[in-house]
Amino acid sequence: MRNAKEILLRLGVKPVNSGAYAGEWLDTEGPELISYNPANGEELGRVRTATAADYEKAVAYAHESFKEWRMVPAPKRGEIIRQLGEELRVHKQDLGALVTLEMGKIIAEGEGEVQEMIDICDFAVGLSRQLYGYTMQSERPFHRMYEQWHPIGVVGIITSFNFPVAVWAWNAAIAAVCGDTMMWKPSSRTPLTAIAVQHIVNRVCERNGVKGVFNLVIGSRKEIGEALIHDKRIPVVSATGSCAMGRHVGEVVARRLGRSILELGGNNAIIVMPDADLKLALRAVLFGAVGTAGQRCTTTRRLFLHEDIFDDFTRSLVEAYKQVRIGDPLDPHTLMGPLVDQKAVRIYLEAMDAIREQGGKIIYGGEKVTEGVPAAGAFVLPTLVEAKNSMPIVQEETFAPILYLIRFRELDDAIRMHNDVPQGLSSAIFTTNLKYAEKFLSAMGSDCGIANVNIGTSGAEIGGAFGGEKDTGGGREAGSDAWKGYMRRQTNTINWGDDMPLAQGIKFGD
Ligand code: UN1
Repeated sequence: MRNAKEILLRLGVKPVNSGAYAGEWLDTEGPELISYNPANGEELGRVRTATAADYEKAVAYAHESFKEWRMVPAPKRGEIIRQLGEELRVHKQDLGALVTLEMGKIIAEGEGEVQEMIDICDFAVGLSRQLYGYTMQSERPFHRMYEQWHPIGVVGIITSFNFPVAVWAWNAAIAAVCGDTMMWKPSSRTPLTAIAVQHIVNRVCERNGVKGVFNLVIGSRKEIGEALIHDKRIPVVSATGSCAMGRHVGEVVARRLGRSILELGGNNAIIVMPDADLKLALRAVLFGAVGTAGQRCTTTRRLFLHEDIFDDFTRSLVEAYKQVRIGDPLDPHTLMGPLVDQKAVRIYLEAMDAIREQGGKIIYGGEKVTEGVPAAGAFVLPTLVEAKNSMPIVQEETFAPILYLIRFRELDDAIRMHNDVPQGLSSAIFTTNLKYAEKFLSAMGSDCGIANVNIGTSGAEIGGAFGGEKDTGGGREAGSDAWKGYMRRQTNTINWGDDMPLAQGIKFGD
């Protein structure tokens, strides 16, 4: 059941795989990419990456396929996504386990990610019978005015290793019902997961005689990523990753006046007021800071503790951190798996040096885990640091389980520090005081795209629009009206009268 080879086999992933799909698996000849299990360093499989020529073939195909797909009625497109949701239900355990094998998140979270795919499919099916436009009141007699939403074209989807399947699904399910075709460039650290997803979606498409909607190109950022973001045939690029990556994508896409949907780094914080239900707060902080080994963009990275509870809460947190079981992410008792690779471990250790240099105090953790885990595994201790918000390292997003504890006295000060970072993704306050909660959610409160009360910063539902402000990039994906980012809006005015009145009452030549 949990044997890597069997899981891969069941998902159609071979020892060596083609890295590009566009109606068929292309005969790719790019450099071989090896996927390793971060929990033990073992090789999981290989992928022959796509070359520039493969990319060209795939994008031309996606572009051509759009002409047909855009004319399929949206509810019929929704039916494909309904079936995709069903297929994902069948493969939830295997695909979840593959996510775990390839990027190291614990199995509950691997399966949770597949559930997130299923949820967005369900959402998109309903959406396929909506995609509403407004009807407006015309100022002219015998005129009707309304707007409608049309498919926009080929959507480029660039995903990160940390949510290798859910974030694709947020984009793909919505783009598909919107009538777009797509080009997916997954992270080079999770190529097998992408191939498995492509096999699942292919089965649904084949059953329905649908071709060319979902295309895949696995390759380097330099070759494939650059080609994709520069490509005028791709009107929308949705990219998830670091702020540095997103700044580059945003610039390149803007230069050709394309549209980008950017979901970049976060530096998410929880404020805990003295009146809070502290048991709830503790659980939320633990999941937010330790979950996914601190590798969510919604991970809790800063914790503002009121001075009255600082010492007690910190003590409870240290106790809770000591109980965190670190190890094999496929073991259901494990709470924290490895980081994604040894490079991530290096970045974590460098952050520890920076913390010490900048005057931070490491209260718990700060080291690589070597005992009781495979030597080649990328395991680290979750870490608690007493810090100041202004420290350069605190201002940065380090993709690792490091939580900075910051003391405050007045809520206004906490909110000011909370907002005083470059990023603006997710945020939370724990309080039972209505006034504090409402202040935090108000225009003078959190400046993030997501702001919660008595809920942590991570683990958002798909029904809301997901994304954030400032260096987080401003994009919105998943629920609410995020679908509008994947369509073009057209305003239509129809004159059904016998005269030709002009707007603004202009008289012209009569
Ligand atoms: C991400 O880390 O890129 O809100 C996405 C959450 C998840 C999605 C995270 N539903 O934590």
